[in-house]
Amino acid sequence: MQFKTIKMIPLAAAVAFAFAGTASAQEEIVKIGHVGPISGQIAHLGKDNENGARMAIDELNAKGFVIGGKKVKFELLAEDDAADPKQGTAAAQKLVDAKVNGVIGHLNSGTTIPASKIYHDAGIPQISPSATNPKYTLQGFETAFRVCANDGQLGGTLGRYAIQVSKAKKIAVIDDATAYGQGVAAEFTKGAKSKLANVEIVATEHTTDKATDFNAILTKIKAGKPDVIFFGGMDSVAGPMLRQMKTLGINAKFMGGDGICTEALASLAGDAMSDGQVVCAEAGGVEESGKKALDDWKVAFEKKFNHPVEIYAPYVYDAVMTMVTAMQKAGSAEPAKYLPVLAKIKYKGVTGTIEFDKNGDMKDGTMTLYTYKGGKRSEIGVFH
Ligand code: ABU
Repeated sequence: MQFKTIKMIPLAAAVAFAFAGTASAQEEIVKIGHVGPISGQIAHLGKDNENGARMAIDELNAKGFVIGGKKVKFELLAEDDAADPKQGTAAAQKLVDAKVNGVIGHLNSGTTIPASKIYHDAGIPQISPSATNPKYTLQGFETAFRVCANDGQLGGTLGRYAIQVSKAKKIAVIDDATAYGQGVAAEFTKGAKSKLANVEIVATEHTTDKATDFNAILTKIKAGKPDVIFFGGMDSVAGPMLRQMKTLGINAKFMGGDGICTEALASLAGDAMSDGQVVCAEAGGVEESGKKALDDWKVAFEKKFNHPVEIYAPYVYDAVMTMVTAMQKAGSAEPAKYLPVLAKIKYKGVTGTIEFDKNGDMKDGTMTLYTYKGGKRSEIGVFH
């Protein structure tokens, strides 16, 4: 039997190899993880996010991208967490085991927050494009970033709008018992009370993110004759809720955060939504000078995927671009090397300029308020 001589790989090179993989002598593989709900009630939103990541990766690979003098090929490792916290942590562990260089996700606050500890413990940078619960970036994890506003900004702005613009005096609040739904509903109430201390909260009700029957809670709410019903939750629940409001003859204004502020809400609500009845907020948005670039991007997205943007695809795209730009500036896709560069980055994306504060939140995050007219989202304005 003949033995071949095996050349030993130095430890540092072996570690770099484990993180980057190698496609050929000239081309390194850089793995970007993405996690969102690709199954379940909000699979349409998870797919929207995943396609945002795919758009970025396809573009980068088509153009060619160089990090530290080497051509790289990006690989998207897309996982489904079904918006479930347990599946979220399982997906996170899978990506850590696959030695991803960075993660974009998750979509929901309820999955993003528990998963963030797993990425943090593994030293892997994570950018959520859409998780808005403030707790995510308040855990002291230097690996956690988001490219959208948070529930304090969203809920607070909507609460103040309800009082100052909609002139609400009586409000009912419903949440879906998720980290996001509870958080944004509490911030809405705080925002409303900050403008009208004696605003009457006629009902505070709770449902779930999978509920379909709201007859009991809406009947209770109807008795309180609210001017505004605020719902902290997602479009898949808000749509049927609006239908049941119409059946019960409730004509109140319906408000919610980014979870309901999707293109799909109009079809989920059927003909139950009157023009101007719904007011919601996307946790980002660009002012006039940035609108053309974002609109062009949305057209290109729709052409590529044969489906319009639901809400957060452009933020996912920007999150990927921000992360790989940090890698390029650091001259390395190794998490420990590019993380400090990511924390200080200033990246001009299609959703605006991305710069993080000391917690990993957006500096000067914006929000866009929308209503629906003729079954289409219609912008009210961009707020800081
Ligand atoms: N921000 C709305 C949807 C995602 C979440 O925060 O749960």
